[in-house]
Amino acid sequence: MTVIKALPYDFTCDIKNTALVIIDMQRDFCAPGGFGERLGNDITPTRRIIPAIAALLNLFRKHGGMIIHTREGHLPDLSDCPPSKLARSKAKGAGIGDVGPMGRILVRGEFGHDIVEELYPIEDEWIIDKPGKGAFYRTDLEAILQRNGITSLIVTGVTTHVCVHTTVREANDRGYECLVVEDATAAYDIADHEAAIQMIHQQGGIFGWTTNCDKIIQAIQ
Ligand code: TIU
Repeated sequence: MTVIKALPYDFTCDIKNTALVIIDMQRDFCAPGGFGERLGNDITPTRRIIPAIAALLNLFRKHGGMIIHTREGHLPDLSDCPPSKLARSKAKGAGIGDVGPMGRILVRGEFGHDIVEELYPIEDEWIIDKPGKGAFYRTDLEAILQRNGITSLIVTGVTTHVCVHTTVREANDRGYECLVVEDATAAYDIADHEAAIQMIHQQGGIFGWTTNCDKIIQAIQ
């Protein structure tokens, strides 16, 4: 068993039953001209975590742990995008489906929808395309985890208070033990990130545990 120093107390897992989950590290959230920036955000925080996620990715690749990448996005005809989500996405300017410098925003198959080069999936890694904020909603994620005997998730990616949080809440309700990596997750606004991290580990770990990258590397190596 691997014991990782964490809040509110040590996180214990067996790497064989643990998946590294990398949420939505797509150009649309992490590159200039993408959805995140179009919403009026500074993308510096979402780019800054790329090296920390890359370190965890390499660790899992080396030790043979399961790796899951997710991407938020929609079919080209936007039939899987609720009208309300579509309307709100456009409230700040360019929205879902509109043409931007990296193709149509948050549309599957477009350059901006895909994962940043530094973290690009390789063979045998899972890619979950999801229409919502949570990675369980309208995806095969739960079936994939069950089939592979996964009981614990180490969660990274963006944004901490939106897609990371929704996924962790969905996972927690399904009985998965979630460890959220503070320096491998980010929100555009640091206050949102800090609040979201505290919400995970408060009340005795109401949604799970939090830690940082170095503690995971120390425990697994
Ligand atoms: N806008 C924002 O903070 N996030 C999203 O729209 N999606 C994800 O968090 N991936």
